[in-house]
Amino acid sequence: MKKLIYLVLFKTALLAFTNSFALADEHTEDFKEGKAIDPCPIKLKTNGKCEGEECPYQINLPPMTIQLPKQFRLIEKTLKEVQTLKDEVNKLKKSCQDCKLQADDNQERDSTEFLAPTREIPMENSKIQDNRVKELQSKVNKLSVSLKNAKNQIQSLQGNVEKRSLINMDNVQNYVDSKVANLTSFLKNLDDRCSSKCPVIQSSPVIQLMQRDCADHYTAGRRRNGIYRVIPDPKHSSFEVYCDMESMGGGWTVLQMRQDGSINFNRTWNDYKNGFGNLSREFWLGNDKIHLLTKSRDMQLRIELEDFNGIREYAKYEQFYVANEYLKYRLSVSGYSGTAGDALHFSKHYNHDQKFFTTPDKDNDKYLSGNCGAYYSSGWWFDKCLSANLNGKYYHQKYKGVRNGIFWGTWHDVSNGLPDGYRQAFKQVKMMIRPKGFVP
Ligand SMILES: [Ca+2]
Repeated sequence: MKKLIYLVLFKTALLAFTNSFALADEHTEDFKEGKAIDPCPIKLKTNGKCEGEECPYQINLPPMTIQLPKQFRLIEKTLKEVQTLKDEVNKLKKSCQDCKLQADDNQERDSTEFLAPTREIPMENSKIQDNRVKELQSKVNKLSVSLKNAKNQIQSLQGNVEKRSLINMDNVQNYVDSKVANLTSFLKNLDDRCSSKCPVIQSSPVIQLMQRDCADHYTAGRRRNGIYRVIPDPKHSSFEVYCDMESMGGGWTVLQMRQDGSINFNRTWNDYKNGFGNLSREFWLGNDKIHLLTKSRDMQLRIELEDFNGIREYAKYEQFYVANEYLKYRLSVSGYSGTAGDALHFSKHYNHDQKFFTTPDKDNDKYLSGNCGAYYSSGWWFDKCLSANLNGKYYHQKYKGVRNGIFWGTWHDVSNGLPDGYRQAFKQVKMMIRPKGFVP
């Protein structure tokens, strides 16, 4: 179509062009011959100065009318048609775009319908659905209102409960206080009456329901040596101990016992912490237990020693306390009396008081170049290193070499040494504690 239009246009233009040239040719010929139509409408004259052969000229042409061929009417028509066609095309284009948009729209709607099939529900159904939705909405609204109410009620109840519990606690406290006051006055009355009329009852000591140590068991009437269960601190579990109920009035909780060398005392920190051995023969009660026992009451310590010559001595300390593991079971011991000598406070340089516990695997001693526990094969409150060590190796007789046996630095002839460089050995050692001021 387009090609055809252009072709027609081109042909018409070409025709017009050739005609106009033909006309011009005719005029030029007339001019050349000089005879043509008179007067000559075309005038040629010089204009301005000449420079050699070159002169400026001016030509005057008469007004010109060009006859266009009939075909030009066709061009006009064709152009109009083209314009009409153009408009048509534009319209079609636009409608096409609309179509496309519509199609897209439909596609979109289709996909939504896929997601929400309820759209295709017939009118009646959709009405029912609407009603149900409304119903549900109103229900939800009601529920949220009652939830809010419930929340408020809970809050006010909480407030009441708090007030009441406070009131109740006050009541309970008052009740307990008044009961305690009554009991106190009752006891006081009894005491007053007893002090004059019943001296036997007055002298009978209070019996503990929970035995903290062997002294409590003794007080409860148990007078035989043996293993008893104690609970020095209610916050910790109970454990068994060996009670000496006969020596020096009894009530002794035994911490350590050596008598036959059946138990190896070259042990780790953990072993010394938890205790080891056999309670009825040789053992270390355990640093945690010793701590609890010495923490629950002020304790005195009694150490009994016997060598293979049958010599028996003792050392007694009025204060004895072992700190907890965090403080490395630091020893506090003082107030010596006895016959064995105060080997725990031997000198300024050998003093076991306020020393930490050391084991072969944990060096807390004062000896910078090594571990006293490893060197002397035991756990003990080493200084740098020792003037006493009751956990040393059990030798069945005097021995030579490193002094790693049971040792008490103030024992007979120890400082002088035995003949031929022998070292003292001990047959029996015992460490035991009892509350300060305990009356058998
Ligand atoms: Ca050391």
